[in-house]
Order: sequence, then C-alpha cells, then structure tokens
Amino acid sequence: MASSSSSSRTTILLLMAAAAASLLCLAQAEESPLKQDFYSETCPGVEELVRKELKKIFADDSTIRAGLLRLHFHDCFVRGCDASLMLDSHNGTAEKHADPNLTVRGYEVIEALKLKVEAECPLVVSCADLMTIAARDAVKFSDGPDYPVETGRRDGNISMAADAKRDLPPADGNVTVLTKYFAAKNLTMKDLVVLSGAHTLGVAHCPSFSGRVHNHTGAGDADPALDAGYLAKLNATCGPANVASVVPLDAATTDKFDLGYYQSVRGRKGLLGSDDALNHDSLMGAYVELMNNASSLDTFFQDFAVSMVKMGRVGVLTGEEGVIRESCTIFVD
Ligand code: HEM
Ligand SMILES: *[C@@H]1O[C@H](CO)[C@@H](O)[C@H](O)[C@H]1NC(C)=O
Ligand SMILES: *[C@@H]1O[C@H](CO)[C@@H](O)[C@H](O)[C@H]1NC(C)=O
Ligand SMILES: *[C@@H]1O[C@H](CO)[C@@H](O)[C@H](O)[C@H]1NC(C)=O
Ligand SMILES: *[C@@H]1O[C@H](CO)[C@@H](O)[C@H](O)[C@H]1NC(C)=O
Ligand SMILES: *[C@@H]1O[C@H](CO)[C@@H](O)[C@H](O)[C@H]1NC(C)=O
Ligand SMILES: *[C@@H]1O[C@H](CO)[C@@H](O)[C@H](O)[C@H]1NC(C)=O
Ligand SMILES: *[C@@H]1O[C@H](CO)[C@@H](O)[C@H](O)[C@H]1NC(C)=O
Ligand SMILES: CC(=O)N[C@H]1CO[C@H](CO)[C@@H](O)[C@@H]1O
Repeated sequence: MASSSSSSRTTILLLMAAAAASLLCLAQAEESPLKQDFYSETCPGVEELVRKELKKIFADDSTIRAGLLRLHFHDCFVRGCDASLMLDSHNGTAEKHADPNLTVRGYEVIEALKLKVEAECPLVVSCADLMTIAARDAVKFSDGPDYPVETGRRDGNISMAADAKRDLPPADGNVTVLTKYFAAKNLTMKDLVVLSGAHTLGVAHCPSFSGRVHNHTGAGDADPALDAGYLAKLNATCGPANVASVVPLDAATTDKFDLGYYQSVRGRKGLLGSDDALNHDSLMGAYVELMNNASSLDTFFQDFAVSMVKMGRVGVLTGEEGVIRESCTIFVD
C-alpha cells in the first residue's frame, strides 16, 4: 500500500477511535429507562437460571446460538425489543410470517426459558428481556464477550408481518440502504459495521445470496466482488432453484465468535451483499481492515457489547407500557 494512502488510513482509524470513544461516552450518558439487574428484587437469579438452561440446550445444539442472536436483532428492529416476534397468529399475519423471518430460529428455546422462569417468578420477567439475555449468553458461549445487559423491557401485543417487511434490512442492501435502515433505529454506521460482526456465527440459506451467484444485475451474471474460488463453491452448493441448502456466514469458524467474519469480508468472501457492502465505505472499510489484525479482538468485543446494549434499547416498552405474558407465543391484551 502506498504511504500516502496508508497515512490517510491511519487518520481514518484515529478518527474512528475518537468516534468510538465519544460513542462510548454517549452510550453511557444517554438516558435509558432500562437498567442492569432490573429483577434483583422481583426475580433474583433469573440471569443465572437462564444461563444454566442455555448451557444444557447448547450442549445438544451449538448452532442454535446463532439463531438466538438473530432472533433478538429481528425483534428489536420491528416495533422495538418487545418480543412481538414471538407471537403466533392464527391468520398468518404476524411478524414471524414475514419473508425475512421465515428462517429465524430459536423460538422454542425462548419459550422453554419462559416456562422455567415462570415456575420461579410468575408474570414478572418479560419475554423481551429473556430474548436479550439469551442473545448475550449465545455470544458468551460462542467464546465471545460476556457483557452486562440492561433489563426492564415489557412485551408488546401487536405483531404485523408488514412491519417486519418494512423495517428489516435487505440482504442485498448497499451501504446507503443499510445505513438508512440502521438510522431509522437510531443506530450509526459504526453500529452497522460492528453488529454485522454477528455474522461470525451461523448460516444463510441459498436464496439469501444466490442472486450474487446467478443473476447479479439481471443479465445472468455473478457479482464481480466475489472471490472466484469462493464463487465456484457457492455455485456448487446453490443451484438457482435451491432453497434448502445453507452456507456458513463465516466459513472458517462458523460456531465461534471471533474476527473470522471480518477476514471473510476483506477477502471478498462475505456471503451476503450486505456483508460485502462494508468494503464499499471508507469508514466501515477501515473498521474491517482494523479487525483483520488479531490484536483487535478485544476492541471488537468491547464495540460489540456497546452496540448490542444500544440495539437492546430500541423502541422498548417500560413501566406501565405493554404486558408481561405468561407464554411468549400466546397473544394477550
Ligand atoms: C446489516 C444488516 C443485516 C442483514 C441484511 C442481515 C441479513 C441476514 C440474512 C439474509 C441471514 C441469513 C438468513 C437465511 O438465509 O437463513 C442472516 C443470518 C444471521 N444474522 Fe443477519 N443481517 C443483518 C444484521 C444482523 C445483526 C445486526 C445481527 C445480530 C446482532 C445478525 C445476526 C445474524 C445471525 C447470527 C445469523 C445466522 C442465523 C442462523 O444461523 O440461524 N444479523 N442475516
Ligand atoms: C389477523 O389477526 C390479527 C390479530 O388477531 C388481527 O389484528 C388482524 O386484523 C388479522 N388480519 C387479517 C387479515 O385477518
Ligand atoms: C443503493 O441501492 C439503492 C436501492 O437499490 C439505489 O437506489 C442506489 O443508487 C444504490 N446506491 C449506490 C451508491 O449504489
Ligand atoms: C430515536 O431517537 C429519538 C430521539 O431521541 C426518539 O424520539 C425515537 O423514539 C428513537 N427511535 C427509536 C426507534 O428508538
Ligand atoms: C435474471 O434477472 C432478470 C431480471 O430480473 C430476469 O428477467 C431473468 O429471468 C433472470 N434470469 C434467471 C436465469 O433467473
Ligand atoms: C455454475 O455452475 C454451472 C453448472 O456447472 C455453470 O454452468 C455456471 O457457469 C456456473 N456459474 C458460475 C457463476 O460459476
Ligand atoms: C496490529 O496491531 C498492533 C497493535 O495495534 C500493531 O502493533 C501491529 O503493527 C498491527 N499489525 C498489523 C499487521 O497491522
Ligand atoms: C395492548 O396493550 C396496550 C397497553 O400497552 C393496551 O392499551 C391495548 O388495549 C392492548 N391490546 C391491543 C390489541 O392493542
Ligand atoms: C430476506 C430473506 O431471507 N428472505 C427469504 C425468506 O425465506 C424465503 C423462503 O425460504 C426466501 O425465499 C426469502 O428469500
């Protein structure tokens, strides 16, 4: 790399570090109606109970950790973190029936946790908080950071597929599009590049990216941004009509929360269009670059914890708002 561009890169990284520092202060100063250990009086030990249950569940299926992390994201982006994603509908119009949610996994885990928690403290702990705690534990048990979460959310009673279609970012979104979806939730480009790091866990189904393989611009072409060897592998797994097969989002270490995602993205092996998009913005590209240095792991862990806590505040219901449901999937007024 030419020295002029490497010095401008250094400048960008310094700017990002400054932005990160001010963001940290902001996150702490920002008023949040939530707080850590909200249930210390009303359901002491709830986080330990959840962790104990999840440890057993993950021993049977380590891949469900990725599902739980995504579940929290999809809940928070649609009507806020209010467990509206958990609600079943009899007419197929709830959030969980929206296209982007058809592949979301882990509903039954949240419901199982709720059952255990109800036995200890009936009608006290919200499903939205259980989803938040479960997402944190999913990261922790994947060798990621173990960060304190805020609690005190209450559950919503409205769940509409149309809201999910409107608010969840598209898998083929470019930088401009993704930034808009995040800004609509008061989340920054820094949050976008940091939270995209969640794709260090889990898988995607062929339809989420096969456009990049078979028909990128509508002329039967492939996305030129894809590494050639990687493209050939994707093509071998995902024929144009394949809707069932899955491919890891971070091929090297699918079940481990690490920097592997950013290495994939930088190596033109980001699976989704939205992953590759991070390369096409100078600030987010600089972050991807920074995360390609193994010594950045702690920075990623700290950044991820800050952005997850921020995402966990989106549109929350607190105090007298919303309800505490007995079951996370059954509608109550
Ligand atoms: C930046 C915008 C994002 C887009 C466009 C996006 C899109 C997607 C898509 C299309 C899939 C694959 C679905 C499938 O085909 O099965 C996926 C998987 C996943 N996403 Fe995202 N995502 C984004 C951000 C996030 C965030 C913020 C998180 C969490 C903090 C997250 C966590 C996950 C996880 C863990 C998986 C794997 C799920 C599994 O293995 O079941 N994503 N995402
Ligand atoms: C589906 O059920 C929900 C909740 O009961 C209701 O609000 C909505 O109007 C129904 N939609 C249709 C299309 O029947
Ligand atoms: C990003 O995508 C949107 C919607 O597809 C499009 O209108 C816009 O021109 C794209 N922007 C860039 C910079 O490619
Ligand atoms: C974003 O922040 C504004 C101003 O603080 C607030 O009114 C709005 O409700 C927030 N939006 C979400 C989705 O949290
Ligand atoms: C590729 O996309 C174009 C435009 O959307 C469409 O007309 C065409 O049928 C597609 N080709 C294939 C092979 O799917
Ligand atoms: C994908 O594989 C098919 C069948 O082998 C081949 O015809 C096609 O050219 C390949 N596409 C790409 C983008 O490699
Ligand atoms: C990685 O980061 C460390 C600490 O910031 C730095 O000393 C080292 O030069 C970096 N390595 C590369 C290859 O950039
Ligand atoms: C939902 O909860 C609110 C209180 O947060 C309540 O006013 C409303 O009647 C409930 N039911 C529906 C269907 O919105
Ligand atoms: C955004 C997204 O993931 N959409 C997919 C939802 O699931 C259906 C069925 O598998 C796919 O066709 C969509 O592409």
